[in-house]
Amino acid sequence: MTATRRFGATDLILKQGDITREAVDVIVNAANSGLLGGGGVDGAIHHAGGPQILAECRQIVARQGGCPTGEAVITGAGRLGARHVVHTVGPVWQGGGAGEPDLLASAYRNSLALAAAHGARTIAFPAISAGIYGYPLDRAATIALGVARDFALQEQDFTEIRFVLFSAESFAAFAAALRALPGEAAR
Ligand code: AR6
Repeated sequence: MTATRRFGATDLILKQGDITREAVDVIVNAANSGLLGGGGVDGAIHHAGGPQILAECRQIVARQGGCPTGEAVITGAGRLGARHVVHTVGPVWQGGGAGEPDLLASAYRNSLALAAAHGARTIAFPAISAGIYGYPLDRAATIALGVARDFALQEQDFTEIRFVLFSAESFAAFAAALRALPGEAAR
C-alpha cells in the first residue's frame, strides 16, 4: 500500500511496512532521551542494524549526555540499508497541553535539517510518538506531514520523504492527513 503527493521537488510517500527494510540515505529512529535503545521501532532498528549503532549512541551520550525531546542526533546505520540513522525524541502524550505539538514538529524538523546537513536526498520516518509515547495517531500524522510539506516547499534537499507505517491503522491515519494537506499555493 502506498500514497504519494509532490510538494516542490519532493515526493511525500506513505508506505505500510517495516522501516528497517527501507533503502534510503537516512532512517529516522523514534528514540528516547537516553539514546541507549528501547522497545518499538527503536528496538527494531538496533536489532536489525547491529551493535555499531549503539556504540555510536554511547559516544554521543558521553559527549552531550543524551538527546532532549524535540531534538535529533545522527549515527552510522550499521547493517541497515541506509547511510545514517537520525535518532530523534518525540514527546510523551500528556493530553496536549504540555507543548506536545511543538515538540513533535521540532522532532521532525530537526531530523530533516540534520539529515540534509549530511547530504541526504531520501529519508524514511516512522510515526514518531504514536506508539509507546501515546500521541493520538491522527494528530501525529497531521503534524508529521505538515512539517514535511513545509520543508519540501522551503528547501530542495530531498527527492523523497517517506513515512513507513507499521500497521494498516497508522497507514490509514497518515493517508487521510496527506489528502487533507493544503496544496502548494495555500499555507
Ligand atoms: N517499522 C516502522 N514502524 C514501526 C516499527 C517498524 N519496524 N516498529 C514499530 N513501529 P514507538 P514512540 C511503529 O513505540 O511512541 C521506545 O522504547 C509503531 O507501531 O516505537 O515514539 C523508545 O526507546 C508506532 O506507530 O515510538 C522510546 O522509549 C511508531 O512506530 C519510546 O519507545 C512509533 O512507536 C518512543 O515511543
